[in-house]
Order: sequence, then C-alpha cells, then structure tokens
Amino acid sequence: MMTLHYSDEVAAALQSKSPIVALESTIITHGMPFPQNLETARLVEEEVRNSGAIPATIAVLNGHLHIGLSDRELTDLAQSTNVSKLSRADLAACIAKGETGATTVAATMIAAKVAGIHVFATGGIGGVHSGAEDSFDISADLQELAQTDVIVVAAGAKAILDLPKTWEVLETLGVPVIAYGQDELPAFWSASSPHSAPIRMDTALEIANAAKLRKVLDVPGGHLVCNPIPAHAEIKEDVIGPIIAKALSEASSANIQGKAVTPFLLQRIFELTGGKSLDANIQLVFNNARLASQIAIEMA
Ligand code: PSU
Ligand code: MN
Repeated sequence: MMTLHYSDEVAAALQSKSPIVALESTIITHGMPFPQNLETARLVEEEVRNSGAIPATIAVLNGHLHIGLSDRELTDLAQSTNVSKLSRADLAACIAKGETGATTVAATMIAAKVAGIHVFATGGIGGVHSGAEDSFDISADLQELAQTDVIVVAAGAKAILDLPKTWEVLETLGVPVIAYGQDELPAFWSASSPHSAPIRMDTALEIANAAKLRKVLDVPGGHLVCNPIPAHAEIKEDVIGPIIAKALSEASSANIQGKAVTPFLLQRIFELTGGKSLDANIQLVFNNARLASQIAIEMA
C-alpha cells in the first residue's frame, strides 16, 4: 500500500483542520533555474505561513509521495537535474518504480486531493500550445481541472500558450474560470488581456463558497482562480509579446516537442528578457500564495 509522507507541519495542520496550501514542484525543477528556484520555493512557503496557512510542497522522492518537504529535501530537489516531470499519466508509475519526480499542476492536484488539501497555488497552468491544431499539444492540466476537486490559484495560463484556445477548452470542460478582482483574464506576465473573464469574484470568501456549493450540487472538478500579477511586477504585453514569439519560433525550428516545450520556452524567455521574466514569475507566485492562503482560511 502507498503511504503518504507528510512533513511535520502538514501532519499537524491536517490533524487540527488548519488551512493548508499545496504547492507544486515542477516549477522548481523545470520552471526556474537554480538557485532562484530554491530561493523562490522557500520564500513562497514563507509567504503562505505569513498569510496564516501551512505550505505543502508536493513531490515524489525515491518512490514516496511527499506532502510537504523538509528544507533538505527542497534543496536536493532544486539541485537535481535528472528529475522527471510528472502528470496524471506518470505519477503512479514513478511511485511504483521507486523514482523521483516533480509534480505538475495536474499531478499536484491529484496528490493534494488524496491528502485532503483543497487549495493549491502555482504560477501558471499548462494549456493549449500554439500550433496545437497540428501538434495536438494540450496540457493534461486542463483535463485535471475538469475532474479533480481542488481550487487552483494561478496568474492565468502561461502566455506562451494559445490563450483563446485554452479558455475555449476550459469552457468546454466545464471548468469555472474566475478572474480575481477584475473583469478581464490576466495573462501570466501581464495583468490584463483582451479576454473577458467568464466569472469575476472579488473576495476569497466568494471563491470558497462557490467551491463548497459545487460540491453540494455534486458537480465534479476544480476551480481555476486567475489572479493578476501585481502592477509593479508586470511585463506589458507589447514588451513580452515579441519575445514570446521569438521563443516560439526557436522552439519550432529546434523541433522541441512534448514535455520539453514548456521548460524550453520559459528558459529562452528568461534569457531574452535578461532575467526580467523570472522576476515577474517569482512575484506572481508570491501573490498567488497569498490569495490561496486566504481561500484556504475561508475553506477551513
Ligand atoms: N507555471 C510556471 N512554471 C512552470 C509550470 C507552471 O510558472 O514550470 C509548469 C507546471 O507544472 C505546469 C506545467 O503544470 O508547467 C505544464 O507543462 P505542460 O505544458 O508540459 O503540460
Ligand atoms: Mn504538452
């Protein structure tokens, strides 16, 4: 049988029914370079604690599913280079083989649900990649949102994606897409976008109530809360847009495919912005951790 490995603070929080916020690990291993990845992982946990909740960073270490990592485990993971990127398809296989893997949004949602955690903060979810009409590359994150009952707080879908197609797929899958505090959907590095949000909510309480009511109605699946990046940290669309376009065209010339696409694009955009994309990414993760903590407090 599989046992979950809880960190001490997460075990105590579950016992006392205190608010907990799940955090993913792919952003650490595949989304940011070392040492900023480790620094960010530590600070985002601190942000959750300062906001009144307990952080649970999720990963598979040597075949054990960990809900909450020690600083040693976090440090090792942040420095490893051969960690696999786990989604719905490979989470159980990684555990069965005794291997180590970082959880994407999809896999983190599955693990959070098993652990009894209702709220999860990340940077941006995966979605429909540009050129998906040929490549069929659509992140398993979208399907997961349709079936797993966890509230995911993100700064929208990553702007490297085809955002209009991503929002269409989420609508088809019946995922509530909520913009926090504004009428339009945010676009990861940018606070606004031309896409108006299907749902707008202005308080953590409203979001928590919507999630509870969906359960009462017996509608399966999660919620996607799109929290705009703080104004001081954003990169405007007219600046980041051409850089994203350049990274996308390089990815296509280099024939980058499958799981490698997202890490390749994030790394190239980091280089092309002279590190500015990473600074923005870090700030939006902190911002999402704060809102997720407020929602977790309302849920508890
Ligand atoms: N958000 C970030 N950085 C990341 C990711 C999200 O700010 O690295 C990761 C998440 O784990 C997400 C994954 O689930 O990218 C999506 O990958 P793909 O497009 O291959 O499904
Ligand atoms: Mn993909």
